[in-house]
Amino acid sequence: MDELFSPIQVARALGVSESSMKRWCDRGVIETVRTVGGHRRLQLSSIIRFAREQEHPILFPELIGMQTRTDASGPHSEHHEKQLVNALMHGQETLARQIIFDLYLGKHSISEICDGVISEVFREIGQRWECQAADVYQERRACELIRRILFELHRVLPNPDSSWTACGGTLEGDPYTIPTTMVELVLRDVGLNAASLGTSIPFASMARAITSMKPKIFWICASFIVDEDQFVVDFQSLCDTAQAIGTVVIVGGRAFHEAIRLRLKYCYYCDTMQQLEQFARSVRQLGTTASGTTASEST
Ligand code: B12
Repeated sequence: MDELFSPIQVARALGVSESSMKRWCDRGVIETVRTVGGHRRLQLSSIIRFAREQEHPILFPELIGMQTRTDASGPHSEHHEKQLVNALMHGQETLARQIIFDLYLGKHSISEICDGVISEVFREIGQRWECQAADVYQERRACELIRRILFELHRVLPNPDSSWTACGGTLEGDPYTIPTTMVELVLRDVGLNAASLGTSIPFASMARAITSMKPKIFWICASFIVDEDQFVVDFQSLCDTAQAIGTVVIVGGRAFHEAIRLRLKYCYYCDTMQQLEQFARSVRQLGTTASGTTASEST
């Protein structure tokens, strides 16, 4: 993703004159780096950010190494989901990447893409697996592909605010990698310096991570809970550790159902990445407290 392009290459891809392009470079409208010899160069991530922010179409994406546009830049629809399911099922990584990037260029937020497209696509892949219309290797490969694409989206985001850290991961015994990768990306999009710790982390280790890293936000992705009674006890103890440090703990995921929420004394939870985005924005705005946010608080 970090390939460098000259202003003339980018000008051709965007369908503008070279002089306009150079002017935008010099005015800082598009982020530009200089070679040792002083020549202007543009990273693909800067070009994508510029096109999205300025709503400037990339007329000839193939000139900057992107695939020909799909029709995913308009409002997203079931059609895009079908296209993405097929691309992932058949291991067509370039096409899958292009669909996601086109949605992003079409001004869909990362959280919308996660909730409205990727989660739905995996629901479909899960159904196909269940009725044996998808092989195990196709499901596993789809997970690998989507994570690679989510990592690539990272690189088009501006540098995060290093004083706002966030970390988190999945519970011990929970192998689901996509949700924690998404949370990391959504929080990065809000400007937090978020880093996923990965999957299957024992509570004791989560507590040590909070104590040593002192993040503003710690997330727990709960797609699978091994023992719900033990979860309730351990979760409460983790929240006590976090509260003493001033860390907000946020939890979400398919296994975090209504009945278990009701058993927790105090916690913040979100059902979707869009709610998480709003929650993180308000945490940032308010400085430290998380009151008045869209995340639901169970007390
Ligand atoms: C991929 C997958 C796997 C892979 C995961 C690999 C990997 N690298 O991640 C593996 C192989 C591990 C797997 C294993 C199993 N799986 Co599975 N799996 C799936 C599948 C297809 C996709 C899951 C996924 O990642 N989705 C993408 C995520 C991002 O979407 P999401 O979970 O809906 O999350 C959204 C929200 O919940 C929320 N959210 C989630 N987490 C968080 C966290 C925070 C902090 C916040 C704010 C929000 C949030 O935001 C997300 C985006 O909107 C689902 C199908 C489905 N419906 O999702 C089945 C599915 C979950 N699996 C299922 C089953 C049965 C199993 C197995 C039991 C199979 C087996 N016999 O071994 C095991 C159990 C493993 C375990 N210990 O839980 C069933 C579960 C049925 C049920 N009633 O619970 C499903 C629904 C498939 C099906 N249709 O039958 N699975």
